[in-house]
Amino acid sequence: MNPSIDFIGDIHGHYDELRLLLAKLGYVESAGSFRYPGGARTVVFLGDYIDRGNQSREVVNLVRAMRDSGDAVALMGNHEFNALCFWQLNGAGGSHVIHCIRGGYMREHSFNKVAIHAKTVESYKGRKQEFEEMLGFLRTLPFFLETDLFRAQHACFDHGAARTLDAAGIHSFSDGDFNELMARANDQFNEYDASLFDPINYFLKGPEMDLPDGITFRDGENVLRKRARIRWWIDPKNKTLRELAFQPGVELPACEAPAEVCGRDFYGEGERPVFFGHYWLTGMPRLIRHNVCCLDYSVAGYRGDGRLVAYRFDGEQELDESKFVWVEAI
Ligand SMILES: [Mn+2]
Repeated sequence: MNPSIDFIGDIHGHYDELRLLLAKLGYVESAGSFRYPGGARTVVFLGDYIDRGNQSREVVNLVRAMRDSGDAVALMGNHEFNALCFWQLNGAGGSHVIHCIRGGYMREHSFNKVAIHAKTVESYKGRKQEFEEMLGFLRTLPFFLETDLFRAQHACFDHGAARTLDAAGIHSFSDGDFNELMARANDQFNEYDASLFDPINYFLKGPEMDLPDGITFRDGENVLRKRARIRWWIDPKNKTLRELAFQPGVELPACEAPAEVCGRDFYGEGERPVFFGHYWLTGMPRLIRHNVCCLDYSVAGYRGDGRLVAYRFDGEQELDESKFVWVEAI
């Protein structure tokens, strides 16, 4: 793969900002798609194209057009996975039934989950056929991308998860029987052999830890949480809960981190650069570390002060803060 790559973080239905960002990066619009002159650069989209903003359909169509013409690679985000699960009947096509999931679908049609997904459905109003085709496109999105120069995924890169999926030959939901792969991806408690819940969830949502008894926090949507996301690029040994948790805007106590995560694998300082989105950062784009680059700056955040952010990569193994390119949320 050409090492001249522009990584783009979470878009969430913000089509106008996406077009502005592509133009700012030097991509030129033609026939419903964008291409860098001479095809000299490629985009890697880091997932979460849909939900929250008003133009999920337009974003998907542009991402898909660029993917189809070879001008982009589009990875899967947790929102794309959730959309597939929302419409997937548990046991569809004679696949294994996952008993820990209540309700007929792989995602409960609860008030909160319907509210999140409704934005996307609304953008396809009067276009049911196109909606079905969109779901077909989502099935083809890979969980991660790895070359000699970099790694990229929506949330977390985990070596064990990557090798498990490589060994199984499964890099998207189109690498086998779709119904069976969806069952395996949702088999959280290993009801059957060959669960893919952990590897797929590492890439799409990242690792989390249970908080010690009595410790909770409220997330950006005011939901009470008893688990926290983990900084998966630091050695968890001898770290406090505060140091290890990755919940921007939340300060957890500086007590001991739960024992079960203290020995977990982590993304080392000597590894190739890794690019991801998912974590709702705010403020000005900055590197987390010379080889760790999160590009989600909350373009769909409710405060309206987010950014859609790209990193302009040319193969360097030490990333450079001057290579962020962004547009403000409109
Ligand atoms: Mn996400």
